[in-house]
Amino acid sequence: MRTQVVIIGAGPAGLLLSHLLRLAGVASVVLESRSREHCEQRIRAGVLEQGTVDTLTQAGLGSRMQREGLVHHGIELLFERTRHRIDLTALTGGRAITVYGQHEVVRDMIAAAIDHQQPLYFDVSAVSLHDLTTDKPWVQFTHEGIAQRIDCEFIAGCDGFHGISRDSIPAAALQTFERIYPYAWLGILAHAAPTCDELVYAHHERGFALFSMRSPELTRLYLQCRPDEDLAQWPDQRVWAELHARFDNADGWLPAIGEIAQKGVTPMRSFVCEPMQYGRLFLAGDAAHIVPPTGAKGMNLAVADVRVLSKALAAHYRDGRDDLLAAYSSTCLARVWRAEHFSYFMTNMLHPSFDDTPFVNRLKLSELRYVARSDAAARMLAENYVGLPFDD
Ligand code: RFL
Ligand code: PHB
Repeated sequence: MRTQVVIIGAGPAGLLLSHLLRLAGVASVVLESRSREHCEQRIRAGVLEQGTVDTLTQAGLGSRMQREGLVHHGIELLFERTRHRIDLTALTGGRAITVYGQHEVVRDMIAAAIDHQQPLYFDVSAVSLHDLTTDKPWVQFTHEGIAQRIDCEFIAGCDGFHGISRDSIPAAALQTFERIYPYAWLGILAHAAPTCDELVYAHHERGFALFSMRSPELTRLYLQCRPDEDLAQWPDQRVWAELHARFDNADGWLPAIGEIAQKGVTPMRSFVCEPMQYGRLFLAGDAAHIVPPTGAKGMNLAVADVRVLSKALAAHYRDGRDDLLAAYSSTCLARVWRAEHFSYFMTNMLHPSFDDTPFVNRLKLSELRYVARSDAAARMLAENYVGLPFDD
């Protein structure tokens, strides 16, 4: 087999890259280790920045998102039993976010790839990358029991944090930066109509809680928990009691209780690898960087990376220019580090830490009061939350 770009991983980064390359007339093959059903049902992020929505729409991938996505113009911060609204749209000159599940974005992109007859292999195994520092790299994999080889010109490593792409780079060629937080999120998806039109981020002395949603019938909720939390200790009743204790507020608003469809623990990590390139291998999305979910940036960064990569590859094939490919890593890292800082800021401010001194927890409350009262502080939060404009 032969193609121009082999893409490892069919998450948001890999799938979107394959579509953007098709639109630029560049051939690609996507290799995914899991099944189509697994990729379409994996519940993860839910907040799309304006720029992500625009990118998907311009690529012709946005019609169901336009119909079913929920456009939000603000978020709420709940602390000291009071809700404070941050008016995202007023503070950012008209920008908004769209709540539409990552698995829905993935479903739409897989359906479109099949419609356009883009080569996309699920359930592959034993993927390995070769000759990365030559201009003829190749990829080995096994599909339906048969070992195969694809010769190509570039490889995009879009296989997430635990994929093989980053590990295919010699350790001496990479610098990594990491922070592990002393807490995690217990997330649930509940069959209950959302009782608030916007997301509610709650700081409570018992711990952080987040109210979000997936549709007019599905509420998504998270609770700060221990990183090694045992889900067996969290029967549904305990989850609801804890959520209601943390969302307790003066006007009596609470999420509605419903049957819990999914329960899971998400670790909290910040991670960046530099550079995001090794020879003809380009890393994108979670393969290169991780943010804690508090800033809702994970999937949006994956989209931003592959926007840059698709334009750079298009310039290579269309105009014979390699300056954009050479700048890929530094272009992406500028946005990545901004998102890293914002996610770290939101995470620290909103999570009381049981390891911190009472002094540090007082500082967090002071910061929340400042963001709720000061136009300048709220604007800083809003501008980062809706996503900074793309440089192009
Ligand atoms: P993905 O989505 O992880 O996709 C990578 C794909 O690569 C496949 N893969 C391989 N394929 C071939 N060969 C191999 N050797 C492979 N190894 C792995 C995987 O099966 C997968 O299909 O990365 P991508 O595309 O970069 O997208 C990034 C986003 O998925 C991610 O940033 C966010 O979902 C992060 N995240 C969350 N972000 C939020 O903003 N809010 C959340 O609530 C939230 N929840 C989450 C999350 C990430 C999670 N992970 C990765 C542990 C919950 C979880 C559980
Ligand atoms: C979600 O709906 O899953 C979600 C929303 C906002 C976040 C993180 C996750 O900051």
